[in-house]
Amino acid sequence: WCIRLCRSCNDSRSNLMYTYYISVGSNIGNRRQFIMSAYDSLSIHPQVHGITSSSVMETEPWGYTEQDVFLNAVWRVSSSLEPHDLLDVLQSLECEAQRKRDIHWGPRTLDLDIVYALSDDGACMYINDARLVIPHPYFWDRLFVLEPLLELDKEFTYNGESIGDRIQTLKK
Ligand code: A4P
Ligand code: MG
Repeated sequence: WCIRLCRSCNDSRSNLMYTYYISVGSNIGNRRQFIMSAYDSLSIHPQVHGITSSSVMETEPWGYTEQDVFLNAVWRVSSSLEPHDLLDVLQSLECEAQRKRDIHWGPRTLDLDIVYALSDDGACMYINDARLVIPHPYFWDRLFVLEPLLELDKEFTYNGESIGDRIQTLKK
């Protein structure tokens, strides 16, 4: 029932290279293993040409605070996959992680969200449809995204605000 990882392998629609920032989270089971397995799988996808991870950080739950602590990271990915095709791949990886912990029930083992994307010319990509919203509507409000993102890109800005300033504001 998982979507095949190489669903888009033969897609030759374009040679464009996109840069994606992916928020990674896990708060159940062998959290680090789920994250590392997905990282390894994504890094060998034929249309993924580079992947860099922040460190993996333990974070307090945001939103629903009665759940277990998370491990979070952000990956920066260079890929020729179109955004919706990357989403298919990420959902197949989530699916694989859930399959490994089928005796458990509760919070997800792996959450992979595309939080931000740049097109080939370096421009921020905007998508808002039934399957995919980019930039992720809450990424700029979440320290568990911004702190690892800062590690990857100290110069990151969003709507004219630097990531360093944003983190300071959120911590006040
Ligand atoms: N979708 C739309 N846009 C996107 C996108 N940019 N990236 C759609 C990925 N998916 C996107 O996702 C539901 C649907 O969102 C998908 O089918 C896709 O088509 P989901 O992951 O199955 O559902 P969810 O978990 O309810 O939503 P989401 O947004 O992933 O959850 P949140 O809002 O991210 O909350 N606290 C800490 N410290 N660390 C965490 O990682 N995570 C959550 C989850 C809450 N608190 C947390 C953390
Ligand atoms: Mg998600």
